[in-house]
Amino acid sequence: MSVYNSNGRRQPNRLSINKDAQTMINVAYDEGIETVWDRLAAQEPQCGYCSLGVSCRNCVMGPCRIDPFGEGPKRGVCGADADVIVARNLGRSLAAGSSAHSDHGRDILEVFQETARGKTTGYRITDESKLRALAAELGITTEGRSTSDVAADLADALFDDYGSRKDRLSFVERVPAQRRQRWEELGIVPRGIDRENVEMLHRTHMGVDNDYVNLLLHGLRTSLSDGWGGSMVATELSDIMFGTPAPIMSQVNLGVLQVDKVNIAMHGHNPLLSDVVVAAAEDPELVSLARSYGANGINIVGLCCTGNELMMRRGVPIAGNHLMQELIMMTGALEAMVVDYQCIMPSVTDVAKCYHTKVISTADKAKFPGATHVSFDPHNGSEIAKNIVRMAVEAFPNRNPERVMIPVEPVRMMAGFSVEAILGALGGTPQPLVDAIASGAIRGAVGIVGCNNPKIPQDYGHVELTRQLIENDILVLVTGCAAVANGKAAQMLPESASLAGPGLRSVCEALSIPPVLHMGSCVDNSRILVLAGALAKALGVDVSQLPLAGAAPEWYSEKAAAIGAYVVSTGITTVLGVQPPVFGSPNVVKVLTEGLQEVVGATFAVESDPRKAAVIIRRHIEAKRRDLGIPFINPETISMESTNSVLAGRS
Ligand code: BF8
Ligand code: SF4
Repeated sequence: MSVYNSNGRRQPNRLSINKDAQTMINVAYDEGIETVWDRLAAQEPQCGYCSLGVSCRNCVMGPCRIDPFGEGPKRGVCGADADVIVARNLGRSLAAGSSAHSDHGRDILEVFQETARGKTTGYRITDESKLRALAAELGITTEGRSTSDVAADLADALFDDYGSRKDRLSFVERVPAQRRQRWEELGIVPRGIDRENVEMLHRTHMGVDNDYVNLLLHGLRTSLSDGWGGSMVATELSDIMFGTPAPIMSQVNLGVLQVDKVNIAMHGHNPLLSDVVVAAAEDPELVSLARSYGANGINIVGLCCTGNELMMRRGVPIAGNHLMQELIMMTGALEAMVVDYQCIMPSVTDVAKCYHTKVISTADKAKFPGATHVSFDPHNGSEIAKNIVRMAVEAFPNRNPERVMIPVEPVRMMAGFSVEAILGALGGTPQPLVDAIASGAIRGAVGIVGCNNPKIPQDYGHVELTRQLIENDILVLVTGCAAVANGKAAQMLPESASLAGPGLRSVCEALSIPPVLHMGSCVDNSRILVLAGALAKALGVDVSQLPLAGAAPEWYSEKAAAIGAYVVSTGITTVLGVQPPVFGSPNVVKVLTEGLQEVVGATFAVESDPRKAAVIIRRHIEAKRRDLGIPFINPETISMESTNSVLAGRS
């Protein structure tokens, strides 16, 4: 079959593995609506210098570029070589990604503080026991004190973590001692969240840090200020305000849109607004307004990480991941897309113009020309949420029923595996998981995280890597857009245990859990860090000794780069499915793929074929098992040919 269809465009089944996306890509072709895949094609061939990371525009003596292969320049105007330029560019990306997560965490912290002071509407302390436990962990007196006093002190303590007056972040205490000591020896203990990010911007100015190894080390420190800092603040406080997730059933894909209802998609990352909008959609006055327009109610669905936040706490269905944000409007059934920030393509307002969909932006720091802006203010959270829902309801009469096409039935999925929920399922301690790993029933665990990227058929990397790992008895933990991909592929149901190898299958069946656990949004990768830390402490070893790995098969964003860097810095080797722009410096590549092993006990690998990535990961896990002295398979014998051996002969 040709890669191209009769319009000369790429076949939809080359762009996504999912029927909902394929159907909508055909609609886009038929209606002449531009999508992310068209724009990628228009950009090709993409700049080779930028792809290798050897272009620099950090000052106006430039822009400069290094010719890594030919006779062209080997230094920028200032004298920077490929190593410095690549390391600086990577450092700035890590700072941008860390800043995004951490600023999201700060926004939640601000609303948490105002809620503690009783100055918000629509917010409250939902998980008081988590509040008190966290406060006690940070050394705050809780005995005999009111909830609001404890919360106010906790807010102050966490604000201090953003500043410059500490020599280590509060959550560094959660890190196993051996790991903390390594960080101390390397000088990469994260001190202040904002501090590490600002210092990275400083160091990457012309003429500051001209030692690529020193720059890379600060990149690790910057990313640690995200994983064990800003992201962890976001996760912990979201749990306290909106509830700590527990296993919950929901649904996924474009089929969660309902033809007879007002459909509102919550898109972005921050649960602050989306959570109150879900409450507003149940307001009797707004529901009857919807009925007066002929709709049978109001249906809230999620997209991307805001969708994950809503699903794992409220069971709100999720319509899709990153590459669905344009396509969802082509169903003709979306009244409003409400956005906060991060990963929202500027193009959504262009697609919306072709339909009746209203795009409503809500964050003053993230405006979208063509959208209606409703400034979010937590002091009036409930009222603002109701206004937003009313705008969506009032768009319903503009819907053209002839253009409505909801292409698939939804797939069921289970979400909500916070660390608390996982430990709860295990009877309160990590010991049963440790035992299952030690016996070999479970070989190890892999966090599969990150995005969609139009350079890879949508969801193929996530779904195929997951399939290979669970078939080989490796427990998979997912967050972000990866989790949505696995959900669509029906890998996240208790009955999906039948897709796993015999050992993992028996554990999942005994606990009634899927072999792929939804741990939340991208900031919730902090949950994976906490779980890894708890496992290491239970075994009395460093995280880097555990049979764990990370993978980001379809990553695109600077946030995902930061996640990869803090996961590796924590001691977990990570396989990337898309090449990062570092290959113009063989020295930087050597540090990232080999040198880090000596300093943090983990490295990066790059492999775009998920089946080969699975082999790399299985070998890594078995080598860790061997070093721990628990039953192992000789890593040398694991090859592409041996793949699926566990299931050989299965129908
Ligand atoms: O923060 S996985 S595409 S939506 S960056 Fe973005 Fe990537 Fe999705 Fe969530 Ni994370
Ligand atoms: Fe060129 Fe150096 Fe300026 Fe970068 S910092 S643009 S390499 S002169």
